Amino acid sequence: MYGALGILALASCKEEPKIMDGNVVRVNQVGYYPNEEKTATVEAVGFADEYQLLDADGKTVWKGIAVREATSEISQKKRQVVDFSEIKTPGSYTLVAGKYAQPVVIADRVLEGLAKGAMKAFYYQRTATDLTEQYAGKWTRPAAHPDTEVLIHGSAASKSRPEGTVISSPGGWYDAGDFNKYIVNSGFSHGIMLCAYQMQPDHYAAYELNIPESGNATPDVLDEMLVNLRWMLTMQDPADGGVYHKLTTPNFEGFVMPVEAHQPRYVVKKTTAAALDFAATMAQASRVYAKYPEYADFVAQTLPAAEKAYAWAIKHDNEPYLQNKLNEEFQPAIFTGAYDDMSFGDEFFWAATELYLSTGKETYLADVKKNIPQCYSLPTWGNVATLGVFDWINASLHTDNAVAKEMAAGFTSSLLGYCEEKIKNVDGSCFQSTYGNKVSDFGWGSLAEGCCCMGVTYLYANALTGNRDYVTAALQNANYMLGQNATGYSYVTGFGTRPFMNPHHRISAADGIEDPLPGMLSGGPNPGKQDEATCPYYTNDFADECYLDNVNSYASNEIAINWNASLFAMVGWLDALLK
Ligand code: 9MR
Ligand code: 9MR
Repeated sequence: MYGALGILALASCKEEPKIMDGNVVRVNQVGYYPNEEKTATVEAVGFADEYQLLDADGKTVWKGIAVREATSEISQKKRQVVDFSEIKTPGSYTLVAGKYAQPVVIADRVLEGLAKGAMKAFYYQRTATDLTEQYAGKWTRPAAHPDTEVLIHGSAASKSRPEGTVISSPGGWYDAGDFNKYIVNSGFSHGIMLCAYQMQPDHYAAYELNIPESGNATPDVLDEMLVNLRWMLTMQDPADGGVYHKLTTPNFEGFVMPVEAHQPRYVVKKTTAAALDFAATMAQASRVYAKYPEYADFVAQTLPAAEKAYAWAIKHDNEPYLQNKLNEEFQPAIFTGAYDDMSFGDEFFWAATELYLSTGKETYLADVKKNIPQCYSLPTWGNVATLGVFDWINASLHTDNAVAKEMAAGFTSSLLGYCEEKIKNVDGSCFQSTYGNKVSDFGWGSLAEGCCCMGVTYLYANALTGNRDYVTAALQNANYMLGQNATGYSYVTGFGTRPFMNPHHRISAADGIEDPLPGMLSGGPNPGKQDEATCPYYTNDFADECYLDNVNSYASNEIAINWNASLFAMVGWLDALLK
């Protein structure tokens, strides 16, 4: 009795109300693992000399001073870093900095929901499918873009399929905020997810996603990916094995629902990159899907398709996608995503790697050796060599393949060296993260290409060495992505206390539902500001703040399958290691 009155009295006389989510206390808004590092960043200094963590009853369970004051190399802003790792009891807490406060969660399996959400986002991107309430909740929408009548564009014409021929190329996922389907980006997306999957197969296979295939005998993750893999198979010209670069409308559609988007759809030009990314993906999938007899019909198609595409690429080893040039020659002109790439050594390396690992044929190994990457670089849609490196490492760790052991050994020191360089950044950092301290960490899609793919790299480093510091480093990148960063947003829709709300995503913008589709990673801060002409709201030039939670910001706030694939790879793998 007295106690309760005492608290009331204290609240009314002494304490000012706390400002919850004043966006001053920056934390991983999804939450922390009981036994892992836990830090927060307080935006600017001087809010408080002492910080407190309160439990759900308002009792102070921890107090302390900042472990450091750090100055951003990017903006020169000064911030404080708080470390409350010693609190290990699962629960809901509040971290208090003077008059500001921020909820904090500590829980086991705290990233599990996010990992599943990242994969479920692909279901929401499905074309040609009715999204029903049972699986889509409030985000139901009718099927659109059946793609059973797609035109051969002039750039893709061949003897057996002249310009204007109608082909069927149904299924698959929308690439991003737009409604087109691109082979290069699909290949990368499957590539990074299948790489990670092979490192933790039982773990990924156990995820239940509540998709139409849930309840069958095969893993939901593989079922969801199969939706897009089967579409990819339809993009191969059966006559010569070449693969169309993309299936697209001439112009981007407006911000309407898919059923309202009616431009004709074309397949355009066969390219070297499309053929090789296709070959790599199919060869890789052939191994993963072979474990389940239910996939036999798909598996039977994979290697013949992959070998045919690869043979086409050997004969056409320099067919880039040059959209402007094509537009001088062919009608209609095409203005959608280019995924243009001029150098194919990395695609040859990845495709030859996967074909060798799946067939054992020496000719592929010879091509691998001709295209060995010279240094470690983060994998992206335009630089896929590292996906090959990842699968050499996987084969070296999980099979007796002597070639793989030798190959993997050749890549280990540059991969570990890369990690060590990045990890050096943590100690003086504002956000207790290896990512996000340098201007060069930011660009179009950098939260995936930089933050998540760096995290995946650390997890390979951990697999190679057993060194637990690499897991911590990956988790630190996750913390950055989920709110302990320069804008204070959680960059995944639907996850965290302050998630971004306005992706450059046509369905989210047009569906009349306030919440965007959940589980999608934003491209994130991008000092390139390529959208500034139509979206003139950037407030400064600091690379880590060139971000707008604005539907028009395609350069900083779109979503895309390759980015979600990187998110899923990193977070799913962390969930596996920390359970
Ligand atoms: O909406 C398009 C987005 O999906 C693409 O990623 C982006 C870059 O290719 O382009 C967007 O479309 C914009 C176009 O490029 C320029 N005019 C404004 C369009 C957005 O409304
Ligand atoms: O992810 C792509 C990025 O690396 C490029 O710089 C950018 C401009 O070419 O395009 C991005 O990909 C977009 C694609 O072209 C169309 N669909 C949306 C993709 C994400 O913005």
